[in-house]
Amino acid sequence: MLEDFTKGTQSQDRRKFLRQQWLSLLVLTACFAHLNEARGAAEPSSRRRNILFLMADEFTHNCLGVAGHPIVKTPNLDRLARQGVRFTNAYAASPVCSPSRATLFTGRYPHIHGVVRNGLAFNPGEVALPELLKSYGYVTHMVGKLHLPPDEWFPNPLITAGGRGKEYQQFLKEKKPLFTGASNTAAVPETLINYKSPCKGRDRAPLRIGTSVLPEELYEEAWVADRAIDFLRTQEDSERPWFLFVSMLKPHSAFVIPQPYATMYRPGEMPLPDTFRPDVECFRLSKLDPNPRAFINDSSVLREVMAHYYGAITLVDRHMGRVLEAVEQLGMSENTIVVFTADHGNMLGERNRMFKGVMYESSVKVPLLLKAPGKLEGGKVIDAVLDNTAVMPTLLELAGISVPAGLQGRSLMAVAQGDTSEWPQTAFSVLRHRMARLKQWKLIVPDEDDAAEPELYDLAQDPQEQDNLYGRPELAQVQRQLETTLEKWWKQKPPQVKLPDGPKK
Ligand SMILES: [Ca+2]
Repeated sequence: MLEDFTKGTQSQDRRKFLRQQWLSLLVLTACFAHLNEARGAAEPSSRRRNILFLMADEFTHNCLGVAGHPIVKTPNLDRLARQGVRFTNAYAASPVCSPSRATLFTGRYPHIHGVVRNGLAFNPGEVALPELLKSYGYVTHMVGKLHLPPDEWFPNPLITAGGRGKEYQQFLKEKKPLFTGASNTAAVPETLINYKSPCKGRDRAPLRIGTSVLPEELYEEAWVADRAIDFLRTQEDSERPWFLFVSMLKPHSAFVIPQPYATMYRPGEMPLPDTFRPDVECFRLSKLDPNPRAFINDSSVLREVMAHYYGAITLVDRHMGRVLEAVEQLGMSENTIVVFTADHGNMLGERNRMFKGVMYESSVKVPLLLKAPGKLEGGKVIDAVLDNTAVMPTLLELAGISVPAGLQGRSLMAVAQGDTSEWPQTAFSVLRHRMARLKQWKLIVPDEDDAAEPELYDLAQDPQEQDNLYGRPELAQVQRQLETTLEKWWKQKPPQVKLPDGPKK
């Protein structure tokens, strides 16, 4: 055609033709640019963000290097905190495993979802986070400790806890055919300490502290991270978003951990808690909390426990770090929301008490880190008072999924971005006792069957909860306000949560 033109037309026609060609080219270029733009913009909405849920068990809220802990080293979680947002006043809706986990997965409190103690099932009709995400096209997977029936939320869950779980057992059998002990408690004999509480009561297993007979690469936390990384690799080219729940048992007891973690921290250098008294023979056992195993008054055993507990935290940090690194190496970081939390903490000798189950800070407060590129980032530290009913709605909002009616928690997005004007500054927890936190105040109300007195603390003045202010005339108004807040919360009757009709994109 160009040839025809040069031969048979005048120069004016030629210029006109060239101009037309040029314009066509411009239009075409603009069209292509627009198409590319549209494609780029469509990608994030057509493929929702992945969710990596990292969970530790019995991980005390302040045991992070980035939180200023004087001893424990957590370089990987510190990095996550610096990349995302760290919450310093997050509470578990119950200070034991199953009820707290059930709240993380429903956004509802234990007396509503029904898992009020370990080992109980949900009330009929409760909707859990993995189910909801599945209806929005997510591939869901879990590795580690669930402690929350039913397992069928995840298609092929790899459940472990304290060495249980058939896949992990099979792995151990193949790698270490002569090993016959329990992977969570088998210690090198000369390192083993068995501590039996001097308190009388039900005879419970002693505390076990020592160096594991297993090397790190065969220990449960390493296996959990390995299987999580296997799953991530299967998702590299997937069109669908994924939800991966990586749930490690440590730093939960037993305190038998592999090297180098078992001797990483020196027992002699562990500072005993201010509220620990070696001269106390036994604490007053509450009628509904007769757990003599939780009592400790031996300073040297407590120092051993602390050194091994911190070692277990660094072990968890190391293997969670490996999972985070895999997400990065697979190029998924920019499209992945990460949350790290725990189901509750550990008293670790405060008030001569181990473990959890009480409403004091080290038991009921949890670490909470959230990272979502472009939304929650930059290492912000947020001190708003909240509980873990807030985790599920926050993840849903970050994933672009509308939060269904019936969730009792609210999304943390506004608070994490610095707007606390609408935030109520409350947290609630329930086990045998009920707890309400409102701003700096904490009220603990015992169960009706318990003879214990209510407790009221001003955490701004008394962070170790030593001075019970309940009944002080000058604080009558504050006390009334907390009691009303607690009562109102306890009477909430949220509607049943419904799954969306039909699959959503
Ligand atoms: Ca737990």
